[in-house]
Amino acid sequence: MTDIDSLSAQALADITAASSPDALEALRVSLLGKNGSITSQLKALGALPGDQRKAAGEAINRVRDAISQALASRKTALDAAVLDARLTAEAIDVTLPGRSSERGGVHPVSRTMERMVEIFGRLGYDVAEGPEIEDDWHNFEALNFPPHHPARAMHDTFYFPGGRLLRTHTSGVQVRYMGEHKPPLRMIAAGKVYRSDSDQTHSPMFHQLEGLLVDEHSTFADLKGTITEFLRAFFERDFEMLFKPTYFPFVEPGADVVIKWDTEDGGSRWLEVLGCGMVHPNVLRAVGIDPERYTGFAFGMGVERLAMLRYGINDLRAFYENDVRFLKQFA
Ligand code: 2U9
Repeated sequence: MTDIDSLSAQALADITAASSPDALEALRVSLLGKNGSITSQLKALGALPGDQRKAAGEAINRVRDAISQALASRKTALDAAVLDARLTAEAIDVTLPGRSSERGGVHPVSRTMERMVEIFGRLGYDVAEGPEIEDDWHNFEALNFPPHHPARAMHDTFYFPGGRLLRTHTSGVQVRYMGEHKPPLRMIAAGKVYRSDSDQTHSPMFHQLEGLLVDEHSTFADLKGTITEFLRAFFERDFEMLFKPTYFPFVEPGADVVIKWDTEDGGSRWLEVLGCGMVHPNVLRAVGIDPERYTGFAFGMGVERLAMLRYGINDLRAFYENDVRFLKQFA
């Protein structure tokens, strides 16, 4: 038998020196495993003469118990060290500022449109929609623009091959609505319209909101009252207003509405805000409504234009550039 005391001293020194749980486990296997050095000592007992066996057995068992205990306490220490290292490496500073998420907002043009729709909703107007690709009849002919009429030139229309076109106003929606609903009726249509025109105040695509009311005995006075109520509600203030005669093929008489707007220098100027008029008898006839029995009024406005006035924006193009510094102000 190898000297059991020197084996024991070496084993305990190795255990103390083991620097990781893996190294310690390898050591345990080499000492106490199936072919470990302590295990071999126990196996070798059988070969000893009977009178030496008892004392040698007791000595080996004592050493084995001491090694087991040393292994267990070293394991506890090494496991704690591993945990400590991990806790240090994975430490989270809970006092750091959090990562904030960016909040989106509704686009100013959409907000303005929603606001307009809400105001007309309170006045009892139904909301209708229609296609952005229109045919000539709904966009022009039914609205009293005969073929080759010079008023068609006012619209700078985008045409598709085959005669279809991008709607130049939402009026085709009203034309369809009157085909589907009998008077009395009141409705608005809002959405994108297209005209081949582009500068600081014109965009080839912009948004329009148009309204229509048809009833027996509706008059220009009703139109004035409706427009006045709408503009006061929209701008949340009162102002002087003028209805200036103008020409649109689909109304007669037609008017441009101008309001007196206070300027920053303490003065004021007249601003055009929308167009309106009494629906032309030819338009009612085109959709099968008897103009002898029914009259109607209609109005139309540019959403971007009213949004610019309400928010004090002076370049239309700001709406389409998707600059978050601009858009953020409306979130
Ligand atoms: C039907 C009958 C009548 C809608 C109207 C206007 C006057 C008008 C412009 C304002 C600025 C268009 O966006 S803009 O460039 N619109 O001035 N629109 S009356 O009249 C209608 C519509 C449909 C069936």
